[in-house]
Amino acid sequence: MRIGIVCYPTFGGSGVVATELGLELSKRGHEIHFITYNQPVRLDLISHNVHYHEVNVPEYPLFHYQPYELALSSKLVDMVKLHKLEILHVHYAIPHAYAAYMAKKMLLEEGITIPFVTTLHGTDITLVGSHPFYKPAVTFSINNSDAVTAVSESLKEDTLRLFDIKKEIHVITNFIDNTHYKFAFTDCQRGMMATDEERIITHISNFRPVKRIMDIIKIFYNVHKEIPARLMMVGEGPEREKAEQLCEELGIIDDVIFLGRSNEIDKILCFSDLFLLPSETESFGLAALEAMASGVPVISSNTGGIPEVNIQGVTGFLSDVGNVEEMSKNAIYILKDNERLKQFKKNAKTQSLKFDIMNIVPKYEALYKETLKNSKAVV
Ligand code: GMT
Repeated sequence: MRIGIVCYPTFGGSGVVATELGLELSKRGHEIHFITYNQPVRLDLISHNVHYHEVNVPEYPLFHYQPYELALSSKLVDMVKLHKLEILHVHYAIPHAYAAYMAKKMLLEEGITIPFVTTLHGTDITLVGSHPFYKPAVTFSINNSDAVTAVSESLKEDTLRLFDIKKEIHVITNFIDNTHYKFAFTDCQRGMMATDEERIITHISNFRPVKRIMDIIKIFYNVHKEIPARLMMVGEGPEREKAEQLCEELGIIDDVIFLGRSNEIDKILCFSDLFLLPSETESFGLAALEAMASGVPVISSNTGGIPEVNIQGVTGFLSDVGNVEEMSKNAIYILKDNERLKQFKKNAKTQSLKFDIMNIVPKYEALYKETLKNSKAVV
């Protein structure tokens, strides 16, 4: 199939999922065209059947806001015609499904039929979509997609609860390419980050308020009082400065390392002993799954799709949002005992195998085929 993929090209999980999906589909013989405003961060391989087309938004002083959806829908029209794309897969309802719908209508005027699949990742539903201002656009985009998927059962339920949805929502969970996460990384270079006695705790995100970055610092502070430990903070975002300030106030700044954005996530996870994800909400928690694939247990909140990934008392522990005390106790419980830590690590790795890319990508392939068949039947 010739497939166009639209995503946010940034460090967020949705961009990672879209990129990994496209790359795997290309290995399976499909021709993949990424269409977005920047080259996706994990797209380091452009080959004969992986292409990247940049969406440029011309700056017109007349426009107070430059219209990205307009530029994207025009680009989609051009790319569908030029590369004879058969189906579009857009990640996020707004603005991507919105733009895909417009492209579809424009192409129809020229006698070209292009169905599009929309994958919901969370933020558009739980945070942005539920804002009344965007609700009509999100509802319309979902109901007018040819097929819709959500990355967890929880996100499907949220979508059905918050919007008037007339379309079936298929749950196709996020996935992980386990070959990227070898259990025994040969060149872990743990010694560069901590001494043998210290435990390494890690958090990876875009440091948005929804990630509850201050809870992470407080949990680490509690753990650090009992166990020699270091905290790796990976990512960039609006809460970073406040987090650094809190570390300073609590006197733990020397043991907290802010690594910024990194392309070496697998290396960092390789030497980690525990992952923290106390988010306010999380449609899936891909970062937790990535940690588990590296054999890292997870202390998380019990919201959204996280309980579908992190299993209570097996791969880590889950607590109510904001329950820093309980999260700290559970972290200490896992980290205090070598044998227990080993068992949690093993369980985390085993659980991650359920989400292996080889089990999930065929579900998307099947959905594309069915969607194409249905759209041909309609014409
Ligand atoms: O969590 C973020 O801030 C980034 C956001 C994104 O757009 O990548 O993540 C969302 O999609 C990921 C991939 O499906 C999920 O793993 C994250 O849980 C989800 N984030 C939220 O629901 C807050």
